[in-house]
Amino acid sequence: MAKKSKKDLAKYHTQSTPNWCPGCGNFGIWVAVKNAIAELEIPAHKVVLVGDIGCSGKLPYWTDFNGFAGLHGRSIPIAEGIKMANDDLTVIVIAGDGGTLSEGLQHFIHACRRNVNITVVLHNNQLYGLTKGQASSTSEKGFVSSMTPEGSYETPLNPALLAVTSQASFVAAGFAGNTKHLTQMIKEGIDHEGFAFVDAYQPCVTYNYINTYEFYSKRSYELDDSYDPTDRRAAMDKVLEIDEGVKFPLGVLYQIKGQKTLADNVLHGKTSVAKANIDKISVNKLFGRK
Ligand SMILES: Cc1ncc(C[n+]2csc(CCOP(=O)(O)OP(=O)(O)O)c2C)c(N)n1
Ligand code: SF4
Repeated sequence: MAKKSKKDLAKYHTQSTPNWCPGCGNFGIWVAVKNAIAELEIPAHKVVLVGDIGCSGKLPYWTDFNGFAGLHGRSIPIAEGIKMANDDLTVIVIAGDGGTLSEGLQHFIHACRRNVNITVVLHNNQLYGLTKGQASSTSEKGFVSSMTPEGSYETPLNPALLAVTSQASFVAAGFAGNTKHLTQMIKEGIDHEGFAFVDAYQPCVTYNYINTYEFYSKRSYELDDSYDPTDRRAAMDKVLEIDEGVKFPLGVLYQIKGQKTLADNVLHGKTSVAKANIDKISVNKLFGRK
């Protein structure tokens, strides 16, 4: 596909500028989300970005797509509802590791196994950014914050491993400092028929002194064609590298195609709610009443 010109991409921008801290990794993800949608040529009115709460969750404010500001940890079920109501829409969740892997952890796991056709972009800055850098479920052991003055003693969750073991049908990782690659991951996630999870490593330049741009630049590497993302066991091994904290594979870590989505299972090929002719639906009949 031909590269989009700056003029093409401009139609997805708003006049306002994000108020993230200068240098925040959210900027790279913001660019990648917009570029992915532009390169896939999805009309802006057919896109819904569902923001969680946090620095990351504000991303939809600074795009020209439809947006929904969810509650902390609840953006995934909102996105599921939007997709089930109107499957013509491309629905993307924009959320932090705090909301997704603490407050909303159960939603994340069930969305994976339900295979709802949405894309979740995890802004993984390994802390709670908006509330001033407290340790989250993905913080490194020993991470000192206002809530963990002696250093976090909990073992961090591995989001990609959690997604693979929770039966997600698409799992990828990207880095906010490599927008070209991250754009490709988000494009592939959107194109995937089913639940797509993109773990985006996002330096928080204000509170995270461990997982910096330099940290990821030194430790991350792009998967090449010799890696087979359809092999689940190989994917498990690959994502376990992340646990060691010294290697961060970037790319499509796991993908299985052809699985039934939530809409396939629930709507049985029938139309989604937005397209249903509700004039002809008898509520009495639905409830088995005469
Ligand atoms: C249920 C609930 N718990 C706590 C809060 C307070 N709160 C607002 S933003 C935030 C931190 C968000 O962290 P994260 O989800 O990781 O996103 P980030 O700011 O790092 O992008 C918290 C704890 C809230 N709004 N709702
Ligand atoms: S606090 Fe961290 S995550 Fe939030 S805008 Fe600033 S650098 Fe970004």
